[in-house]
Order: sequence, then C-alpha cells, then structure tokens
Amino acid sequence: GVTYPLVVATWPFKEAVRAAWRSANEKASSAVDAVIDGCSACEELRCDGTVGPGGSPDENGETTLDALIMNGTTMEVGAVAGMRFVKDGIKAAKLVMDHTDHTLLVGEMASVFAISMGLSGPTNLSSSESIKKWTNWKQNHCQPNFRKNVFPEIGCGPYHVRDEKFNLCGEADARNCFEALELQSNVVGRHNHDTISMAVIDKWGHIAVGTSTNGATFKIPGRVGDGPIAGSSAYADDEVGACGATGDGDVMMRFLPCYQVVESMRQGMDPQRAASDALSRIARKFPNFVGAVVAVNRNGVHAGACHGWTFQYSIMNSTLDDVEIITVVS
Ligand code: SD4
Repeated sequence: GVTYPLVVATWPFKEAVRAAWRSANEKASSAVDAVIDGCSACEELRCDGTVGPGGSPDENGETTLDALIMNGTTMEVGAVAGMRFVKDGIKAAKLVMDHTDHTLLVGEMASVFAISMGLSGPTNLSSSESIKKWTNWKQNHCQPNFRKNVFPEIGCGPYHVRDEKFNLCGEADARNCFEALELQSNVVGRHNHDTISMAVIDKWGHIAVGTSTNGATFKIPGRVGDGPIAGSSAYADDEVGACGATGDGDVMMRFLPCYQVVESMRQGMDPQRAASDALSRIARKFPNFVGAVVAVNRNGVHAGACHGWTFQYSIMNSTLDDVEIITVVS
C-alpha cells in the first residue's frame, strides 16, 4: 500500500532527511514546510561540510547560494540565484514564492529582498575552509576551471582568445596553453556533493521539492547552475510525482532532466526507466558529464540513476526505522 509521508533526497544527507521526516510525520507539516525544514537543516549543518554557506568559493573566493522551492499542488515556484550575504537559501526561495509574483531573484538584489522580509544579514558566507581552499587554489594552482578556448598568459590570466588553440600560443606560454587544454577535459571530480535536492510527499499526498546548493567550486563569478531552475534540479506535480537532480549543472540545465523525468512518468514510464532515460539523453551529447537524478512517483515508488559517478540517495517513510541510503552505480 501507499505510505505517506515520504522523504527522498540526493546524497546520504541523513540529518536533513530526518529533519524533513520529523516535520512531515510528527508535526504533520505540509510538503512545502517539510522540504524547507529538511533543506534548512542541511544549510545549517552544512551537510557533511558541503551544502550552503561556507562552501564552494568562486574565482574571487566568495560563496554564493542557489536555491529553489516548488509546490507540486499549485505549481508555484520561488528561487534565488547567486545570492550573496544571506545564509538561508531555501527560506529566501520560499519568501519569493509566498510573497511575490516572481519566480527567481538574483544576486545582491535577492539578498536585499530576503533581508527586507526578515532573514538575517548581511552576513559573510565564507568559512575558514572556503577561504583556505580558495587561497590554496589561487596561490598554488589557479587552474582555469570552467573556461575554454581561452588561455592565461601566466597562471591566473588575464585570459586571451586564440583562433587556433595550441599552435598560435607563443613559445613562452606554450606550457600554460597545454595545461589549459588538459584541464578543460578534466570534468569528473570537480564537484563535491554540495547539492541537496529533496522531495516530500506529505500526509495528504501533496508533493513538494526543493534544492539548495552553493554551486560549483571556483566557478566564474556570476555563474548560475541548475539549482534554481525549475525542471532542472527539481520538479514536482501532485498528479505524477517528483524528481531531484545533482551533478554538472552547467550541462544538465540544458536538458531540464527533472521535468523530463516527471513528464515521462506521466506518460506511463516507471520511475527507474524515467530516471535512466533522462540521463541517457544528456549522455548522448555530453558523454563526460557527471550527474544523477532521484525519482519518486505519487505511489511512493522511488528510483535513482547516475552517469559518470556513483550516486547515493536517501529515503525515509513509515516502513523504515531510520533513513535508508540507496547506492546507484552508472
Ligand atoms: C551545480 N548541480 O550548481 C550543482 C552542483 C552539484 O553536487 O550538484 N553538486 O551545478
């Protein structure tokens, strides 16, 4: 039989799933409120030192947050992208959903809105770890992550566009050019598990999803990933089910994999096939991308799929004593 409530989330973020479960089960919260409680716990605890403030510094050493909340009953969405100076990403997203006619606010302006609505700030989003990570990268490696067809003269730049890649580089900077070419193809391993995407089906069978992330390490300032994009990092529809995604957001957001998963389930695919199909569409064009999705239908049947890495997701419902971790291999 169908057992509600139910919580699923990307990665073995047990404390976050427990928080959402307590909210949905003991407090009988709505699906939206349980997602907020779960993702907020993840941000506060920094889920294994990854999600939320204090993680993933950009090229300038700053941490910014992307977050999304979606109500699968009303299809309302609220999101923030590249948000600075406010620690509560998912709560800011909910304020956008509940108190504006908009869907997505960005950058400093998202922070101004969040603070005007009562969230605390402005706060520095760096941690000693993120500063250390960035300082080390800047001083010792300073690799041109996320850049292509441009080459730094020395170390960190400035970057120059060349019409012919290696051949037109002068002798002096040939080594840098070569390293840049090498690095450009080195996509696997550039992500930590720094994204939570969570779905909750509440006691009444209503579904909500949410995502919270600090994006990609050493991203170009201004970069927004799949996190705040409905249909990409997460999607929910009470009539069908829900999906959450993690991985190489720069590629995944071109395919709206979670929209794909939910629509495939609507057409009759089971969660496993829907999840695998959504990723194989991406892999056909970008065989080196790394990513994963977790899918759940409105009957509580769940499945995961991944490409280029081993994926784990968490599940909790009343048939389990505690959060269960499921490992998916590509
Ligand atoms: C992003 N999708 O911003 C996120 C990163 C991620 O586990 O999922 N990391 O691209």
